[in-house]
Amino acid sequence: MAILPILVAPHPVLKQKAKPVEKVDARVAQLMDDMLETMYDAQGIGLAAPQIGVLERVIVVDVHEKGEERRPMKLANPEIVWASDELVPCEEGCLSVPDQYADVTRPKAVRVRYIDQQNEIRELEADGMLAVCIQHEIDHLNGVLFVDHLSMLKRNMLLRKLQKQQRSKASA
Ligand code: GNR
Ligand code: NI
Repeated sequence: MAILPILVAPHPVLKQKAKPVEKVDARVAQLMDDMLETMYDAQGIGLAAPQIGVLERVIVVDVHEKGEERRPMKLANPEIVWASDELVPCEEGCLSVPDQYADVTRPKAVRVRYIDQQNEIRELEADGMLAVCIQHEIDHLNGVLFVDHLSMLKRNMLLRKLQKQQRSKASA
């Protein structure tokens, strides 16, 4: 198990498209476990492999409530096979865009096909925070950050705030 550094925007790897996993073998299973450990350490509810510099289609998610047991989910090659017509806004944040938040509107519910840690093809249906998080993570696999869903004005404002914050952090 290992806690890995998380890349922060505007890192170029975060803009690249990740490659499908051929098979969930021991190496990919280990990657999933390292990603979960990194996610819990950073107090996130999801993490996509590109955020730790690995351009493979692997995501982990855990949206358990505070005080409840962990509910880790590990998905390789996740694909949205159905999305509801109904859209809902939700305030999003991102470990790669630290301390910045904005409303993003996405389908309320999705059905996702993926490969699990035992290399089995599975499907799940999600709504609420799980649906938001899975869509946010799949975006990362396509080089898309939540700020890319905002108007250019809002995106630039937020990315400038991030840069300013990163600069003051680096000189502290
Ligand atoms: O920890 C996270 N919280 C979050 C809140 C609202 C919508 C999406 C997320 S995902 C984010 C972790 C992260 O950056 N995953 O890529
Ligand atoms: Ni993110």
